[in-house]
Amino acid sequence: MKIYDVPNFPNPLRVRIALAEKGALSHAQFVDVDVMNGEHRTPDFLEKNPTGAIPVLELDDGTYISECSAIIEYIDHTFDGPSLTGDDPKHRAIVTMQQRRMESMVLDAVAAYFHHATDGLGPALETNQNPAWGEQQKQLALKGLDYANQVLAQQAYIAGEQFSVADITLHAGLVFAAFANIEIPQQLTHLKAWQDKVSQRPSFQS
Ligand SMILES: N[C@@H](CCC(=O)N[C@@H](CS)C(=O)NCC(=O)O)C(=O)O
Repeated sequence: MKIYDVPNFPNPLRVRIALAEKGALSHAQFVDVDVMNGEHRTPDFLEKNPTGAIPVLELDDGTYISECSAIIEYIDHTFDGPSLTGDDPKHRAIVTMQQRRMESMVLDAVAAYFHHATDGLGPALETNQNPAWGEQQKQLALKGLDYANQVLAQQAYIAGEQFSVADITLHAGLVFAAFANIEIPQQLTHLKAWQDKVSQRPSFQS
């Protein structure tokens, strides 16, 4: 399998952590996409992913899969190791719900702030900015962090007592928030403790 991405960008990070959790990093061939020069907006790349976003997974039969949640679902069911997406119908539903919440309430909100209310990726790429909307999204992200803190006061991980893809999404949201200079409020102690704990996982360090 090939993965088109940019190392260290927040969404590609999600897929790399999932592969590392499954001990499967060596099964992927990574192909660098020159995002800063707009390669992800060329007709050739848009054929792989019409939204023009990375990462994209290419299977050996030529199928392209985009959206991190879909890519990670494929990885989870393809490789051995503890489940990242839930073991039974109820657990799967809760993981999907929390994963989506961490996406919309944290990661995507931080991304919208970064792209709309800061210089983002620079003037050549940020051609449609709406700073007021970006600032609103920052407030949404702060509410999302507060929600995550409340959840983590009650349980070890975002979707229960087991590490899951929802934790990977929240971690990517925090990485992106730090990059965009959004500070985690001091009082969110459960979130900070969770961050310290998950950062120790070998997959997060690899
Ligand atoms: N919902 C998408 C988000 C992907 C995404 O936004 N990727 C960013 C990199 S972290 C990107 O391609 N940005 C290019 C741009 O903003 O022009 C997913 O889950 O894969």
